[in-house]
Amino acid sequence: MNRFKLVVFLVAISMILAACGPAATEAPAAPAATEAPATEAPTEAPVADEGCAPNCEYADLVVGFLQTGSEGGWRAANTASFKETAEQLGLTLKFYDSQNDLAKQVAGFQQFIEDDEVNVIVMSPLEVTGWDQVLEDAQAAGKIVILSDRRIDGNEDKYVTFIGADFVEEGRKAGTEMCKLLEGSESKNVWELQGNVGAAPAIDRGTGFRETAEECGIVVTKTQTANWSVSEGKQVTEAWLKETKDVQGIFGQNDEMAFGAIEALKEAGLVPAEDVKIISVDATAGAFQAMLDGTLNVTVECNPLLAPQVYEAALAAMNGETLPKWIPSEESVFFMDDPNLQAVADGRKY
Ligand code: GYE
Repeated sequence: MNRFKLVVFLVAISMILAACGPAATEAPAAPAATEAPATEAPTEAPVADEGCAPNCEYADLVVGFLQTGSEGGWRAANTASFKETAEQLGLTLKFYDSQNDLAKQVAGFQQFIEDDEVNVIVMSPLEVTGWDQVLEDAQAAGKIVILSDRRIDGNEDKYVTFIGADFVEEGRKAGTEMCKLLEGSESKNVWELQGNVGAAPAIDRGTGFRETAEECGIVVTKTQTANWSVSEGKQVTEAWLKETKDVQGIFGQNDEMAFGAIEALKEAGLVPAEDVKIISVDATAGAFQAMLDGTLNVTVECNPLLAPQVYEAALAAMNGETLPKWIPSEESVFFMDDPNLQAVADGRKY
């Protein structure tokens, strides 16, 4: 082999070794965002190896993940699932915190489209609309797109699959349980604390709740967004209680908003879970503690530990496999009156 060919060979070998790459890392903050810098110093992620199909492995995966933000216990467990599972599988994760700001999430999406290292973009969309252009750009750039946690309107041809819960069914379960709790009650006035406007879980849980609750004569007399938070859940409930105390049930579309309502009820001299029945969604550790404290009647589970399914789908898509448009997560319902509640709570991961 002459001298020139030897140099080319050595350079090629060094590039191949560099491309095999390290385990999961975090993306540097997007220039447009004002987010906190990545906690781990980003190390050089491998250049996406497009030629690995149909034998790609997790080490070939460079996932750009657009998280909504850090709005509560469910989200913290979801983020942990993505970071821990990336480490376990040895794939490269570029994590972007959208800080619950749609414009930032769209900017982060564009950043991942332009990042040649990223071969799969995963998104937990803050709202169901606003994605047409970036999804078109991603398709043109040959990026695989997967939806995690929340669905979007339309664009089914622009993403390979959606992995997440059936929020309408979660709402139906909550309505069914509220009917049981209010059985025999003369009045069945229920207040609803909704998630952020435009979010799939906020829209769909409301739809499902009304489907079953109205079958037993429940009337949703007040509904308003409290943006998934304890503080806003408390503020909204306080304001409603100043208008009237004629309420028999409160449906919090997540645990945090229900916790805020519980605080407001106590301060107004009402006994939560007795004077006013309380149902929430997520089944986080806080909800189990509230049920053990006797202040929350029911929580409907929404599984945040989605990363294993998402990464499995991403690898399958990289290897050219066709996936179902929706891979729903399995979920249950938990009750304050369950005699084994402490044991169930002790066995939970989040
Ligand atoms: O219910 C809520 C979080 O998208 C299912 O978002 C998730 C929801 C969850 O803020 O706690």
